[in-house]
Amino acid sequence: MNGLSYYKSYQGSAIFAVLILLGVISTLVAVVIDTNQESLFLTQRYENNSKMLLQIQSVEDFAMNILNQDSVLDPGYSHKHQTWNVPVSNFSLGPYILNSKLLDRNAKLNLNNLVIQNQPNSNQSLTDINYVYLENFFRLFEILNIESDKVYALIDWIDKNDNIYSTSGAEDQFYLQKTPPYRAANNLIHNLDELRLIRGFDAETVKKMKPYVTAIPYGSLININTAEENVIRSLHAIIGPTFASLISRRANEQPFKSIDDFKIFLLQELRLDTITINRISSLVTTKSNDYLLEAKIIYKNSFIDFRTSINLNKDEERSKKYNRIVKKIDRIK
Ligand SMILES: [Ca+2]
Repeated sequence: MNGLSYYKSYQGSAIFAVLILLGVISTLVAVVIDTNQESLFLTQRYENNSKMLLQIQSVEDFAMNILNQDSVLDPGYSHKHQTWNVPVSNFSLGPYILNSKLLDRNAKLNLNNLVIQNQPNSNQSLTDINYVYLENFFRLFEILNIESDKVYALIDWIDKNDNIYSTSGAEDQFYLQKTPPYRAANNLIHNLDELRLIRGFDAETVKKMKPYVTAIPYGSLININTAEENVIRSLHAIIGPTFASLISRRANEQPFKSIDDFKIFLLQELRLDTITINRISSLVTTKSNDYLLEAKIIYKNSFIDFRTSINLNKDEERSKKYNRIVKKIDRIK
């Protein structure tokens, strides 16, 4: 897992996001000032800007605290019945009203797992296909009724080379002919909104996929306790709707505490053979590390909508947040 390089590659875009953030906060404060029809001095405006930024940061810290507490209460596994999964709705914080929810990104198939990432910045990195994951995507696309060939354009978008993987793939040559022209990323996907730039991923396809896919660092595993049935089905051809529903029901009623716990279930309840059990188990985990915070802060008759990626790092005590994106800032209509 090369999480660190992934976060490093975020630095540029993170600074950019902060600049946008400061820009929109100024706009928000301007809107607020305008609404109140008060004339405030510049110094007061700056004061308000930093207050709003503090609010955003405190919402992020609040979310991280919840995740860390859950992890202390249930060490080794995470599931849908923990505190992180309780959305905050219309919670008053002084003059602000908060709405927020956390999404488990390990519940979904990771687009970035399609191309193997070895050592960061090495020539061998992002050149080879992860065939196990390719099969997972083929299965998911079949379930969702999406043409399976579209996966190749995803691979070309991520892989470092400029060679088209198949006739349905696409590299610079294809994208440079578009208006306006652009290039293939040839890098990990940072945001699901990027999908719309990729050949074949029209609005309808992206809408179908979004509930089941995510874009997090390479090497992530699927949390069997939180995964949707369609994601569970994508893990192996032997898992049809019935098996997926049995696994999902058990995870809901009595979350798997460890992979061994899950293996015992596959053996005793689903009667699978050892090779199949090991194959499925190699793709899953019982503990999530990657979450997405989606929050909305309302202040008087204006609001700010943002989302922040949160990673609970296994190696360090401190968890990390990265790639904060302000989605919308507006008046309430
Ligand atoms: Ca490429």
